[in-house]
Amino acid sequence: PQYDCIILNGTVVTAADVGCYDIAIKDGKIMLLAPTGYLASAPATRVIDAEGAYVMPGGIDAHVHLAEPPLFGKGRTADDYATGTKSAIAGGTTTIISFAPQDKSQSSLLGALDETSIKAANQAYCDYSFHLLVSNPTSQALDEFSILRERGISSIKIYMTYEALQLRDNQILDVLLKARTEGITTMIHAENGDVLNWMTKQLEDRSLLAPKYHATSRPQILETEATNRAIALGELIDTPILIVHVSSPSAAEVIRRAQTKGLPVYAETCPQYMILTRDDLDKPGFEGAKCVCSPPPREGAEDHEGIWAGLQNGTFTILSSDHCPFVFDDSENGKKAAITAEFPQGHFKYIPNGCPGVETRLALTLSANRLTPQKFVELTSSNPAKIYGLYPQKGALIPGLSDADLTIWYPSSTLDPFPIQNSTLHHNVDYTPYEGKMVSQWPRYTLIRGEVVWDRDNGGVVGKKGYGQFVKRDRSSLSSSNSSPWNIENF
Ligand code: DUC
Ligand code: ZN
Ligand code: ZN
Ligand code: ZN
Repeated sequence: PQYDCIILNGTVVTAADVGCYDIAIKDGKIMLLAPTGYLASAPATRVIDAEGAYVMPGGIDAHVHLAEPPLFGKGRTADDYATGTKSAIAGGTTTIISFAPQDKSQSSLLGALDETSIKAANQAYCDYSFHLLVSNPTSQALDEFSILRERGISSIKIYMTYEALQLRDNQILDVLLKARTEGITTMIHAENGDVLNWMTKQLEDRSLLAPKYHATSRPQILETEATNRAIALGELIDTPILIVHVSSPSAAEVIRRAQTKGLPVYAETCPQYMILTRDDLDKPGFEGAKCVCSPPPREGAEDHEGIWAGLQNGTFTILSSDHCPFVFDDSENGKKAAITAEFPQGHFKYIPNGCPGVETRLALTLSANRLTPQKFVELTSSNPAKIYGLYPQKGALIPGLSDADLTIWYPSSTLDPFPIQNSTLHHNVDYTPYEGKMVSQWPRYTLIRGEVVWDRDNGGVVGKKGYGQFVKRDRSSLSSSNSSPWNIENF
């Protein structure tokens, strides 16, 4: 047969193993994996020689904020579906899962899903899906979980903080019980909102308002407490939960204990918690606002080590970016919206929470050289696909089943370490928190459904806006509750 594309001589890495294989692609799917040399003279429209390079399933970033209204402070996210997904493919990510936010004034979820679907339609450079962000779990909204499933949405996110989003414990239980019935995975932002507001008031009373006090207002204990409470609520209902953007080794410890007990508790972390510290918030003027995200970067190297340990030992199931982009130099919708007439030096509580990172996630993590290549693929591609119901269409290289979504790295001998520079990134943000950080890896090619969409040495972004498709998701293949129905009489 004539193949659409063959990739020769590469070192193919999946979550399961590493080996030297040639890969054949036809009609957007992986058709064949064969020992190196086997496809050397096969007829193909395109041939990529990957000698000496890693070839991996494309990155899946399951935590990306695009085109969202102000939810975490004053600004709106700077990237729309076009710029955010362009940035994704330039960094080796082939599928993102972003959020469809329900506004607290809405009693339904379907409006949010439709509005977000319209924002994404014909805009994306990579494939995508949505998590429904549930901020108002009315009985109507809960009843709509079954419609979400029909429409290919199998996960939701809830918050334990932020006035516009925070659910009370009884509301969380309502959500978890319905999620259990419908086979939905619940992502939880675990920070104690009441403690955080109290801490903020203490700082305000002392006029401590600089960006660095964002970190002071959200100490680890408030993340650890909420994580513990989320796990308890999940255990009561016996349903899978995933704690997102875990920043604290102490929260990771609580999660590990729950996992050891056999509870279906999963966790995510992000590069900022392996790389940034609270000192990055402590810069002259308002600069520190660039690294304000929630939870905040922690104290130092020991915390980073704790997060790496959790990645290596399986406490963390996935590694996402939490790309939540706000322009710095914009007094209406950016970080500088926190500078007002009342607070001419800025007030940390108005700084929109989030950092850009969809493009740098894979390169920063692989360059750190702390994970085996297989573990890297597991955390950044295969596990996100499994837990969010995309596997094995995504996150795998199974002939006949998997989409030909691939990230091909440079041969290790050909790329010299170089500093990350915002001027070379593709997001719509005027800074990166990683400016000047050295990386030794960057994707040479990104392929989505067999098409080269990123060719770093020959055109850069060569994919087209609108090529990315909405992907329907099934229930998680990684997590499930007990098979018996939840019954209060069993307590
Ligand atoms: N939570 C997120 O998931 N992203 C940005 C801010 C936040 O609090
Ligand atoms: Zn080889
Ligand atoms: Zn969050
Ligand atoms: Zn987020």
